[in-house]
Amino acid sequence: MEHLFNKLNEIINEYDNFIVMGHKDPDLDSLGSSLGLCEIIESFNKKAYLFLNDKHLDDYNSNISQAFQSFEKMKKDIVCVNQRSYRKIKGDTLLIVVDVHSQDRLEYPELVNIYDTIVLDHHIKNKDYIKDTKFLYVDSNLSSMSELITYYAEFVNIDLDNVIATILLAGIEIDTNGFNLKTTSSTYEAASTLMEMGADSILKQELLKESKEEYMKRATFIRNSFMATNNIAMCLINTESTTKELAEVAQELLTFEDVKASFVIGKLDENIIGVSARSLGHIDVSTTIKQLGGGGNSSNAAVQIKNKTLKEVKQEIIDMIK
Ligand SMILES: [Mn+2]
Repeated sequence: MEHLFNKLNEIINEYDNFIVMGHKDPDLDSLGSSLGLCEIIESFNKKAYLFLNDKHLDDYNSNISQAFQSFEKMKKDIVCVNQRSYRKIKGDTLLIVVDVHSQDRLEYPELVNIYDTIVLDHHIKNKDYIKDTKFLYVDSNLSSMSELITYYAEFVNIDLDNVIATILLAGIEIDTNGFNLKTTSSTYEAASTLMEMGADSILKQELLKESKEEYMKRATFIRNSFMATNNIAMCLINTESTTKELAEVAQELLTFEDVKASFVIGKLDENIIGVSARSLGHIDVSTTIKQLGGGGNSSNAAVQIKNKTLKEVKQEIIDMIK
């Protein structure tokens, strides 16, 4: 990590202004790591701007608007810019993309064409990663961006704001599904650091709440799941879903008796099928996913497939795992 952080320090010293941008429909990991990075950059006496689309806060999901309101209350001087106001930024400006690496998944993709760009992400690298970057770091073994940004704050020796530390901790918890997925001793160390920085466990619980509707929706998918073999669960989702929803269902299926691995297949849009696969560890789900053109590791893999139906993808997977 030291090498990465030295490189980041070097890059930060080259510019005056920074726009930090996460992915569309930001989650707590994307927001927390963006805010944390802004605070780190400000400690270099540079100007950091958080990019958030100009929607009314209520249009973001409730965890994000709540996190944001708590943050506003702290009156930290991190300035937000949107698709109009970024133009007012004068001087050498670097765009830092966090928690995402495909241009079309950005809050505002156009900025990549305007500014020098660096990318920091922990998702499985796909083919449409942003090509024209000054620096690209994608480590899919990392639990979350929040974990990385926590280490970076430690590295530059700054004590993050309480609310930002809380959002980062919630970000780690979301991305690891409660310290399960991709959790290492370092993940716990990051959590411990955030607690020391003043992360508030009551606020964190508030931020992590989900609506009853979301819970019921997931429960319906789980009800419709079935065992494809004696230890592999499968679920087909007919309604348009996000990769995050597929991953959540896949992860939750692992909590049931007899389930050692899971494949969740859903429509991401009109002609893209997404598959999210999870395993407790003994079954390697990545071999199947790689044959479909995707990537990942033995316990966590995903793929997006164009121009096939749910049923076709389901059959291909069943043929492979049997
Ligand atoms: Mn993330």
